[in-house]
Amino acid sequence: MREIDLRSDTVTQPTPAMREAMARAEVGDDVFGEDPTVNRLEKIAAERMGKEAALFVPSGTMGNLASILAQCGRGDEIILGDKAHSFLFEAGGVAALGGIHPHPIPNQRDGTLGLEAIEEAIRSDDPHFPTTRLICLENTHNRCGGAALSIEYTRSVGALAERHGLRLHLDGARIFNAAAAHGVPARDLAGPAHSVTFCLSKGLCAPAGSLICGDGGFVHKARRIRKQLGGGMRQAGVLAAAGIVALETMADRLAEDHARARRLAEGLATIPGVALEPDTPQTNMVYFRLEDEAPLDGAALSERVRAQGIRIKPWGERRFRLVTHYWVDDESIDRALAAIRVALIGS
Ligand code: TLP
Repeated sequence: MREIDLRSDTVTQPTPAMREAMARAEVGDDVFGEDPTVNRLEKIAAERMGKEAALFVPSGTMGNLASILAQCGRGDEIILGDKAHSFLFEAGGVAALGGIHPHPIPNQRDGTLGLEAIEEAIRSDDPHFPTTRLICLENTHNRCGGAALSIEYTRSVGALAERHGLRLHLDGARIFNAAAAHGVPARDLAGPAHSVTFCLSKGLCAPAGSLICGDGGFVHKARRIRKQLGGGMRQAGVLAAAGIVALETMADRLAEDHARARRLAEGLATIPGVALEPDTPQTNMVYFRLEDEAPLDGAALSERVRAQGIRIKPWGERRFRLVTHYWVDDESIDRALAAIRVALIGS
């Protein structure tokens, strides 16, 4: 029985075309700047984001960390959402390694930060305060239901940053999902940001790697920081080769995952005991809760469906996030729905 894994799009396996490209990749020492495949990937990534330059890093976490370290010093402050991945799930790296002070403000349900709330969070020039240096946005927003921030909103934050002389970083781990949701090129969503991170290893299916993109000076600094963090990889072209296939063949198919997430949500809505979160799904993530009357809690439900070859993971005691991706086809959705229905109501 083929296992269907809905825990995240990070679980995606490389496609046969990626494995083929990895086997054939021309490689060199990337710390010397001599890996032709990494250099090609960085060039393509910069073009896709409409930026001058790009840098290949092992993970999204390192991408965000190196981007922030390249733009902030010790005692500087960054404004970010209280549900931002870089605030919640990156092991406090900016504080631990950079002496940078995170200033979380509420994420609204649609993943945005209120413009007034951002303005209010910006520090005045007073020796008591840390120095505000950078604003972080996340698109799509993972904890806010996979919400896709619009170009207009991102531009308004860009303009606000400009007015206050601040930098704007975009955690665009899933920026191609946001682009598919809005039907716009990813570069337009990245446009207002000084730095953007995007991941190859989520919906794009590559085995590892993220890119950080921005102007030449920023990327030059980030390259040194990547080395400090131990992220200089030598013959990384084997990974970059999969990344090139990912950008060329996977970025434009993500609307299929969004359509399957909608089908999954429609099916879940018919199962007693399941309460979909409002507006779900927005992209490839379906968020729901088990109602109090449901006979199982999150751990028990995931255990039951695991026996049917379906992997789901509770985020909290009764809350779930199910994520669609390339390896989840229509039949997988039917099988997942059937397994959840049987576990909860027995038929
Ligand atoms: N997100 C993972 C988990 O860490 C929660 C997931 O399963 O969704 N930014 C965003 C918005 C992310 O969702 C993630 C990973 C990252 C950054 C970090 O990427 P990696 O895992 O490559 O370090």
